[in-house]
This record gives sequence, C-alpha cells and structure tokens, in this order.
Amino acid sequence: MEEKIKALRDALKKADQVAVLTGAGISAESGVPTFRGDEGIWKSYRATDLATPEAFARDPELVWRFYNWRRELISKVTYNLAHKALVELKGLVPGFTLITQNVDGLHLLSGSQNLLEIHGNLWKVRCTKCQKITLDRSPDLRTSPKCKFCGGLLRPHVVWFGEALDPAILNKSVDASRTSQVMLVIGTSAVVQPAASLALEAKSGGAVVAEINLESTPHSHFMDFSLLGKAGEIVPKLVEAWG
Ligand code: BJW
Ligand code: ZN
Repeated sequence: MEEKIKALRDALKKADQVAVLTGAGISAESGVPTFRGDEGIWKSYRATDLATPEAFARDPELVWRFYNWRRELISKVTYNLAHKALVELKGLVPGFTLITQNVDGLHLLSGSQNLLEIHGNLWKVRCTKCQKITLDRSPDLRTSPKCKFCGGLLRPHVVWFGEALDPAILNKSVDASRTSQVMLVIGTSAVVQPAASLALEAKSGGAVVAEINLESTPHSHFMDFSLLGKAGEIVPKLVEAWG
C-alpha cells in the first residue's frame, strides 16, 4: 500500500491538471450515511419513493420529511481529514477541479474551491413555480415550504433520478476529466450515470486514474491504482511528505 501511495503521489506531483470525483464514501467517516451497501440509505428507503420527480409530485411531504431528516443529520456533522486533504491538494498542483456527487455541502464547508456539485446541494432550495434558487441552512424546513417570492412550493435543489444534470456543470466536469493528467475517484460505487462515466473520460484522455474505496467497484478493472481502505486515512497520505 505505501508503495502504491508513493507512486500515486509522484504522478500527482508531475500533473498540471488534477481532477477528483467524490461520492458518499468520502463523507461516511463524518457520519453521513452512504446510499448503497448494508448501512446505506437505500436499504431502508426506496429511491423511487424519495429521489425522483414522480415521488415529489405524488407526495411532496414525504419527500420533504426525508430531506429534513438528512438536513438535520448533516447539520450536526463536519468535514473530515479526506475533505481537508483535498483542500491541501488544490494548493499543491497547478490545476485542480473537484467534482462531487455529494449534496451534503461538506466540501464547501472544508474550504474547497473549484468545486462542481453535480447533483446539487441539500442546503439549497428551488421554487417549483418561479425556479428561483435560494440558500436555506435551517435544519428543519417543515414539510411544505413555500417560496418567499411567489408562494410556490419549494423543492430541494438536488438532481433526482431521471432528471438532467445542469448542462453547464456537466460540461465543465467532462472537460476537467478529459484534460486531467491524474484523476482520483474517491468513495463512489460508480453505478450512477453520468457521473460514473467521468472516470472513463479521464482514462480515455490519457489520465492516470486512481480509485480510493473500501471495496472494488465496476471501475476497478481499468484503474491504474486501486487503493482499498478508508478515504480519511488514504487521501491525507497523498499530500503528506510532498517535499
Ligand atoms: C468508502 C468509505 C470510506 C464507504 N472511504 N470509501 C446509463 C446507464 C444506466 C442508467 C442510466 C444511464 N444514464 C442515466 C441513467 C439513469 C440514472 C442511473 O444512473 N441509474 C443507475 C443507478 C442505474 N441516472 C440518472 O437518472 C441521472 N440523470 C440522467 O442521466 O438524466 C438523463 C436526462 C437527460 C435529459 C433529460 C432528462 C434526463 C441523475 C442521477 C441523479 C442521482 N441522484 C442521487 C440523489 C441525489 C440527491 C440526494 O442525495 O438525495 O445522487 S442518487 C445517489 O447516488 C446520489 C449520489 O450522488 C449517487 C451516487 O452514489 P455514491 O456517491 O456512489 O454513493 P454509494 O452509496 O453508492 O457508494 C458509496 C461508496 O463509498 C461505496 O463504494 C463504498 O464502498 C464507499 N465507501 N465508506 C472510502 N470511509
Ligand atoms: Zn417562486
């Protein structure tokens, strides 16, 4: 493992452009539940009941209860050593883009810049009528919050299954992946599209691709480095002893 970490650090040191893709696993050590796996959210709740536009149209109160539960949980936790190490990495390499699937806002809280939140942000709400997006950090928003501009029903500003990602954010993510010389893929099961294909974009653009995860994923077979373990332990080691 130490050899692999050193070799990956050497690749990072040579890179002009580094892209990082993160998923729920990077926040797991902060106490945020992941989606899949034995302890994952989708073990207790069905994604189709809670994270689709159809679910929201059918029962907005149920969907808001789910998001209020997560807002409250996330309001009580903070970023961890892996989030912090990525802030440090940005300061060490010439070009750096952090692409996250997470909606928990912990990368922003840790001070990350050049951040693309491709699935949105749990702390933002969007009006279903006038489409205005506002930031609201109150942990409990009640179950039918209304827009202060037009009175329309608010929804979480997140990307649900079957919804398109913001094209501008997706384009920037694809560009950053294609032009990277190293891409780190941290704590994602790599099953949700189009996020999962960003690692393939990087690989086909000639990047060194490295995965940091507790277990192997559908991407492991094309990874140049597969580092099995906790993000909070491995990511800080990449920026230690940089020299
Ligand atoms: C650790 C760790 C530790 C734990 N250290 N590691 C092509 C093929 C097949 C399907 C599709 C396709 N294109 C589109 C689809 C459909 C769908 C999709 O991908 N479905 C698949 C599941 C089959 N995609 C979509 O619907 C997307 N939309 C779209 O493509 O629209 C097209 C369109 C175009 C034009 C018009 C209209 C439509 C949207 C996807 C949105 C995903 N949304 C969610 C919810 C966000 C809001 C919320 O949070 O409530 O995003 S679903 C959920 O999954 C969330 C996550 O961001 C996402 C990814 O999950 P992630 O981060 O990988 O978490 P886990 O739990 O799966 O994995 C955690 C990993 O961490 C594990 O591997 C652990 O081992 C590891 N780990 N502890 C290191 N300490
Ligand atoms: Zn409105």
